[in-house]
Amino acid sequence: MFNLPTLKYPYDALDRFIDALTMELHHTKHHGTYVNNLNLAIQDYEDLKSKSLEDLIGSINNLPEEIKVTVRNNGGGHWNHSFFWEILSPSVQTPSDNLINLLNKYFQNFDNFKQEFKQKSLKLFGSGWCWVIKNSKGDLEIVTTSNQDNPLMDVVNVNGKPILGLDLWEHAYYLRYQNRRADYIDKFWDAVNWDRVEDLYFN
Ligand code: MN3
Repeated sequence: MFNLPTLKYPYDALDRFIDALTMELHHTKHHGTYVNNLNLAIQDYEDLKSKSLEDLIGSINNLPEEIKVTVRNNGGGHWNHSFFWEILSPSVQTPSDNLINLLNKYFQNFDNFKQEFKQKSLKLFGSGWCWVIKNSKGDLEIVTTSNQDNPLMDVVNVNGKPILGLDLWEHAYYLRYQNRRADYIDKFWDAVNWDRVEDLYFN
């Protein structure tokens, strides 16, 4: 069975990006609900309870029909949020030369990278996520997924290993930014844990 992870920083630690109330509701209520619903969905399936989260969401097509949608939405929600908390940093970080060189290789320069990420995030209609993934060739790509889908799932067509991700659901930003998704994206860069992003690419 799955548990809600404890955050490694207090709810007000990211205030330059997002307010403490949003963080608390997002973690305890939204993420908490995904965990509860995922556990409820698999509780009667002994063979599924021993699987890792990655195994579950990586083979949604093989799940019993009656729980496919629930595991896709709530297993995805659990994975995405657990990932998101880890790539945020309570202290302001700048990307290392190593990481900048990598981003330059695929996006010309850091500003271009941020621009492409923003454009794709703004183009996503409704709720979902924007990701930077390392694809099967080792190349970086910026992709979006709807709802709680992610690039690890067998039911999406943009597969790869996420090294960065941004929650684009209104619940992630509405209290402070209301309809201004663009402002939320701009502030995100002040809160990224670039050490973690680099680690995810190289390890
Ligand atoms: Mn969320």
